[in-house]
Amino acid sequence: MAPAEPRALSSLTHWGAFTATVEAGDITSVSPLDGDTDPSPALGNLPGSIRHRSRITSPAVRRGWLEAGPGHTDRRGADEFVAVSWDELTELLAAELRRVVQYHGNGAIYGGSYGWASAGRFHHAQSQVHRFLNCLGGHTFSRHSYSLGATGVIMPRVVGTHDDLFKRSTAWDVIVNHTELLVCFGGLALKNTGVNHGGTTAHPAREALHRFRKRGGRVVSFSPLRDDVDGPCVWHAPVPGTDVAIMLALAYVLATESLADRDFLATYCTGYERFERYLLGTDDGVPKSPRWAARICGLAAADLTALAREMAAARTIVTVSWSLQRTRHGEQAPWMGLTLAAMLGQIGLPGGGFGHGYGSMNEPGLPPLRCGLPRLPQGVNPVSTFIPVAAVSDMLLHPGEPFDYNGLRLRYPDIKLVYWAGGNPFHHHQNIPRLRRALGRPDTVVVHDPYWTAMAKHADIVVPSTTSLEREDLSGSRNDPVLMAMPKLTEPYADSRDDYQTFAALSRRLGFDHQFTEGRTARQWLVHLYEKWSAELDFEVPEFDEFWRAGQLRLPTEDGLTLLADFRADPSSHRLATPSGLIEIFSCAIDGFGYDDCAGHPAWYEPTEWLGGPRAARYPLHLLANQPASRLHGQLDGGAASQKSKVSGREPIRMHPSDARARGVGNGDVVRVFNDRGACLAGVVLDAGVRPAVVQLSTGAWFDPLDPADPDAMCVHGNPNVLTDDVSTSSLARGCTGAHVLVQVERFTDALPPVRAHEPPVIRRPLGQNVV
Ligand SMILES: Nc1nc2c(c(=O)[nH]1)N[C@H]1C(S)=C(S)[C@@H](COP(=O)(O)OP(=O)(O)OC[C@H]3O[C@@H](n4cnc5c(=O)[nH]c(N)nc54)[C@H](O)[C@@H]3O)O[C@H]1N2
Ligand SMILES: Nc1nc2c(c(=O)[nH]1)N[C@H]1C(S)=C(S)[C@@H](COP(=O)(O)OP(=O)(O)OC[C@H]3O[C@@H](n4cnc5c(=O)[nH]c(N)nc54)[C@H](O)[C@@H]3O)O[C@H]1N2
Ligand SMILES: [Mo]
Repeated sequence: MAPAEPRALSSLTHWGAFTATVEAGDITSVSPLDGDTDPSPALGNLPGSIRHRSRITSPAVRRGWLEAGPGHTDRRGADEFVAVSWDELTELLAAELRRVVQYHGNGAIYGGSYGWASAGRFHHAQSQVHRFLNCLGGHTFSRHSYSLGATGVIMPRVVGTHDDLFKRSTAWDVIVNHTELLVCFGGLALKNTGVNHGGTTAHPAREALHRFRKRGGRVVSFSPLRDDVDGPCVWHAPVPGTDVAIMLALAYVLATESLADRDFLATYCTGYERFERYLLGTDDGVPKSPRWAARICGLAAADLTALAREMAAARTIVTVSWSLQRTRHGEQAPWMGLTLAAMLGQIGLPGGGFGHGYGSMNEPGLPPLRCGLPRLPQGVNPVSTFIPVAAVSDMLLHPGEPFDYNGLRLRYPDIKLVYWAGGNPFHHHQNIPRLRRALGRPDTVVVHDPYWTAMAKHADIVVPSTTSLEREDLSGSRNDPVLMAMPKLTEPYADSRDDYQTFAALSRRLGFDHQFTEGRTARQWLVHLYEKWSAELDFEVPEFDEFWRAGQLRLPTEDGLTLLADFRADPSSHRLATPSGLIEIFSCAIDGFGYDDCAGHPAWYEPTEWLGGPRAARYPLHLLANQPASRLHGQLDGGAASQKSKVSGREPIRMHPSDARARGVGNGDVVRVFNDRGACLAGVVLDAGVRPAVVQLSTGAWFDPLDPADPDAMCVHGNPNVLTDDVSTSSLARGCTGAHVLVQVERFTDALPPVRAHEPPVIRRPLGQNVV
């Protein structure tokens, strides 16, 4: 039994560290950790989250699967579940894994298991499932992320890294003290800096911007949303998806007004001349001038010309938010942003150059640790088959078909079993009607989650996990200076278990538990990981017990960094990991792939989903499916902070008053948002700070089909991924393109259907007794 006494304990989530009051097995209140001056509002989702009605209370198996066996997928997503014991679950799951491996091989298991899961180095669900599947003999895996699908491929090719663009980004302190002009493509959305992968103990961005402005620093924001920058800025609201055209126009002014730094381009870059032919229109007869760009982006040519001159005259950082690459041809924006910064010649100078993701995550601008972090070894995957992460529906729908990726010609494997722990494809993947059809293909879908997400409801075998609040762990994030002990706040809810315990039991059943557990309990693993890590450090840290008692350990950081300063100081001893060792404005490798959707230099390509294209005649509003301010993705959507943001129980959609008026829609109305892929309901919030013809509907409302048996059912709750196109950035990266989609909006006049997203499915005991 959980102690009824209130207790105060500190721990951490991806969105911040906190002290919680715990009573009767749940959190009753939270306060941010001392020293966090700008805590994330998402902390408000924690109270009540442990015993929330959407928790999975016991192992469960889909009735159709239990009765008819693997492959009987017709009712998947609409079926009842049967509660089973842990022993039965272990037996069933072990037998099914054995069957798939025996008849189809390990490559028939898809174990990419993309998703954020929770903070904590040991119980990190994706690390656990990968370690387990590697012990089993391997699995088809996924590469890159939904966050940075395009960046993860293009930037290593043109600047030799993508990780270091964030980890070793120019520090906020350097920006505060040296930068004069921050030109932000995609704004600097402080709502996003609440979050950091692995957790975070401080949020300095807001205060840094305040100090920056006090010193005279100016912010120019290109974004369809005014509030993507908090506080004073010059706001340009372009047609969404046209940033590359804008950057080209700025580059054009630099090139034609002798403002480009030719020395920098000659010393540190390769291929500028090839690019300049494109820029000036030497070969195609189309100069990428401000007048040319103005017709595409809807901004005034004179403003672009004036800004380019200002940028050349000031210490300037060009920063590109991650959202700009989560769209068709997403490779181009970060590549072109880098090219523009290179033309300014300030890369590697304090307060000048390039940034990627200020305002996308807490990490950019924070000093990196001078050391590594404790880490659970995942072993080796004997299977070499992989997919780019956002190709999951393509893979399930097109087994055996070839596809291009980053210069390779690959083939989709034939997947029989999908294994997910710590992620939610119904949150992260595009075109949910297509995803639901794709998930109808494999024989078996296994999901571990603490909550009945739509993905859990579409599984055959459902494994109830603990949350990070119900187990011991230690934190660790590469740009956060504090390692935190994460004590168990309360006992595991109902019949839930740590993923580690589930995999340990399965390993035992499958005969490799010694390899998986190495004979350690979870607590022994924490001690082991901590000790292994501390033995490799070149400074002293306390013994584990002392660290655990103290609850926090401050680690040394590398302060005052400027991105690529080393390279600027000495390009021969700090060669970039590109073929030329230099910044590749023209990449011979990419050019050699011959892709028609990604040339050898950055270029403007017309998007498919944009207001300037033919599709806009039918769907005249550009929907931005950005990150939610009130939560992390779909996590704790049932919590108070997330629920407070809803309108009539639906996810809020922001729109300009003129667009609402034209549709007879007012503040607080429920609307149907639709296109030819799907539809959802959402609750209207009017905001003149949204560009006309743009609407904004964040991701994260749990998918809630009006009729679960209909793959094309409308989502009554407001998940934008019923609308987004499941198409990749290009043949190069095949990244996620979910940030942008064209839609139409109309008043919803039918009776409002109830939101059932957070209700568990019907669960029966084997005797037929309905327990819901
Ligand atoms: N349209 C559109 N779609 C997008 C985006 C967009 O901009 N537009 N953004 C994309 C981006 S950048 C991302 S990163 C993805 C995010 O997509 P995901 O990372 O898949 O989303 P989350 O809701 O964080 O899913 C994590 C799941 O892990 C579960 N979990 C938490 N702790 C544990 C645990 O200990 N064990 C287990 N087994 N499970 C646990 C949570 O309950 C939750 O269901 O979404 C992408 N999707
Ligand atoms: N509160 C909160 N913070 C988060 C997350 C969360 O779920 N909740 N998720 C985290 C994760 S996993 C990631 S990857 C990052 C993602 O970081 P981003 O991808 O940068 O975040 P978004 O909120 O999708 O987009 C930021 C802003 O870019 C603007 N924008 C979109 N398209 C365009 C465009 O075409 N042109 C211009 N100029 N602007 C555009 C939008 O107005 C949007 O508000 O956020 C992280 N931070
Ligand atoms: Mo992300």
